[in-house]
Amino acid sequence: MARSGKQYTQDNKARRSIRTWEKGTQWKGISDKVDDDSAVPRHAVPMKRRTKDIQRSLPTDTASPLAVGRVLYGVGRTWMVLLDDVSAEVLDVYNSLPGAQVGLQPSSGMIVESTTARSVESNNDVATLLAVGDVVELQLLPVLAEGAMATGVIRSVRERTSKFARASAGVDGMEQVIAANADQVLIIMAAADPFYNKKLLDRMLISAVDGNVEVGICINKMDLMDRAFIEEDLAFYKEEFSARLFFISATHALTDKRSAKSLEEVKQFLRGKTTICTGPSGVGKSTLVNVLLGDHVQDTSMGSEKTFKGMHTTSFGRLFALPLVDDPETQESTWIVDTPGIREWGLWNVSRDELIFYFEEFEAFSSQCKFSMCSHRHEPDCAVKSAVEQDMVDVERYESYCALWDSLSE
Ligand SMILES: Nc1nc2c(ncn2[C@@H]2O[C@H](COP(=O)(O)OP(=O)(O)OP(=O)(O)O)[C@@H](O)[C@H]2O)c(=O)[nH]1
Ligand SMILES: [Mg+2]
Ligand SMILES: [Zn+2]
Repeated sequence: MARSGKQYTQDNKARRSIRTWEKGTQWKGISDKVDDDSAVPRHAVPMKRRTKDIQRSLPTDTASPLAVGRVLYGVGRTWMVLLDDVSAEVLDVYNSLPGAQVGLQPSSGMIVESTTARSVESNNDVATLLAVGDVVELQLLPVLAEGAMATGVIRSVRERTSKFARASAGVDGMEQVIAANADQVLIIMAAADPFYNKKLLDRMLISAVDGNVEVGICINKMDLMDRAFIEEDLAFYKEEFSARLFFISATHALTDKRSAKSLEEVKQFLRGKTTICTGPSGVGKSTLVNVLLGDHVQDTSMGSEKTFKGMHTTSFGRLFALPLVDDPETQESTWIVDTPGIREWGLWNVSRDELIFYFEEFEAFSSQCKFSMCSHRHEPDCAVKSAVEQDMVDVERYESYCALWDSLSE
C-alpha cells in the first residue's frame, strides 16, 4: 500500500553520512525498554573481567580484517552475533592473538557474545546503534578455556537495507529501530483478549512502508470470535491486503483442520524471508513463534497475569531461524523475529504533508477538494470528507488519519 508515499519520503531525504558513535552518546538498543510505559526489566550482564582485560590489550585500528555476523538479540549491553563465513585473513589475525591456539576456532554459524567497542562506526541513525538483524563487523577475541563462549567486540554496523522503527515515546527526536534488515513485518493482533486496535495497525503500516518492509496482517485468537463479524469489520484491510491478511488461532493450529490450513498460509508468507512479528502484548506473538518452530523457545503467558504484573512476557526482540522442514531449499533462509508487545507507536520522520501518501485510498477524491492544499480536516468543500460521509472511504481510516494529523507537527 501507499507506494507513492514511500517514493515521496525516500526521494526527499538526504542520505546519511557515516557517523561514529562514541561511548557516552545517548542511544537506545532494542534491549532497552521497548515499550516505554511498561516495566520491562533490563538484564544487565556484567562483562567478564577476562574479556575486559583482553579488550584493553587489543589494537584499536579497524584496518585489520574483521569478521562479519548478524545480531540475533541483545541483552543489556551484550549482543549475540551469528557469525558468517570467517575469512582466512580474519583467522590469521585471530590466531596471532595471545591464547588463541588454546580454544575453539571461529567458524560460520557460531554465536559470539559481543560488546561494543569504545567507538563504533555506523551508517545508520545512531539513536539505535544496534538492533536485532543488524549486520556488524567485529573483532574476535580468543577463547581461553574449553567450553567457554566465543566473544567479540563490535566495531562497525553496516548500512541497513530496511528497518521497522517508531519514534520512542517521551523522548524528542529519537528513532527506535525494532529490527533491521528484515524483508517483511507480520503485524499480529487478536480477535479478542485483547481486541485489535486499528489506529495502532494504521500507524504500523505507515512505518513499514517508510522502513522499506513488506507487510502482512495476522488476526490471532479467531477461536474466541465470530469470523463473519471480524471479516466484515476488517473489510478495508481484506480488500487492501487480500492474500496477506491471515485469520489464525495459534493455540488450535495443531488440532483444528481449519486452523492448520490458515497456519499453512502464514508459513507460505514467511517462506524464504526474514519477518518481524510485532503487535500489542498478549496477542500471541510468542505462541505463534513456538508453533512455527515446533518447540517451546519463547515464554508465553495469560493476559490477566500480564495486567497484574504490568509486564510483558517477551522482554527483548530475538531472531530465530525457522526450519520449514517440508521445504529444505529455503530452510536456511527463513527467519523470524519475536518482539516484545507494543503499546504505543509514534511515527518517526513523517510530516503532516506526507501523511496523505500513506492513505492511498483518499487519493481518488483529494484532487476534487476545493483547496489544492486541503488537509481534509477543517476546510469547506472537502471531497475526502464527502467520500467518508457517503461511505466511499472507511470512516475509521479517516479517523486514523485525523488522529495522526493532529499528533504530527507541520
Ligand atoms: N484462545 C486463544 N488464546 C491464545 C491464542 N494464541 C495465544 N493465546 C494465549 O494468549 C496468551 C498470550 O500469548 P503470548 O504468546 O505470550 O503473547 P505475546 O504476544 O507474545 O505477548 P508479549 O510477549 O507480552 O508481547 C497466552 O496465554 C496464550 O496461550 C489463540 O489462538 N487462541
Ligand atoms: Mg511474547
Ligand atoms: Zn480535502
